[in-house]
Amino acid sequence: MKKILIINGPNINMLGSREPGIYGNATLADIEKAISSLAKELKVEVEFFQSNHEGEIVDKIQSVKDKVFAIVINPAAFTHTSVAIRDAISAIAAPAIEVHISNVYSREEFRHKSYIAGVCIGQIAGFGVDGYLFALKKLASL
Ligand code: CA2
Repeated sequence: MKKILIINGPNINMLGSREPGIYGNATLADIEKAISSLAKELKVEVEFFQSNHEGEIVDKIQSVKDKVFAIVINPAAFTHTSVAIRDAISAIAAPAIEVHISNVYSREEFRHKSYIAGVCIGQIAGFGVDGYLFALKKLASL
């Protein structure tokens, strides 16, 4: 069975508690539940990983080299800063899709730059939890 790793970056574990106008009401647990339910339908295996630490995300990506079929990643704030996460994705063969809950392009200028998107097969922003589901569906179909 194809295994797809879902990575969420810093503060995504706090979703649902503040800024519902930007991120909606869903918590990380709600997002993972929706992903698990779709994964079952698509007959793919999913693994979840969330970290507030850049190096831990790099370590995780390195550790799944040749072990996962694909990656869905919401790098959160590291999207706009992390050459290290970009290089880690670059170094593995598995295709990745970058997901953002909010439309980063309608927000502050510093959120318009992604260090990650260029090493992904695509980017989805602005569609809330549905973005993760679309990314999973796309990767499962490859
Ligand atoms: O829209 C997204 O998914 C983001 O990746 C979310 C990040 C943000 O830094 C990116 O620019 C876009 C922030 C994640 C969570 O932030 C929270 C803020 C307040 C309360 C709870 C979570």
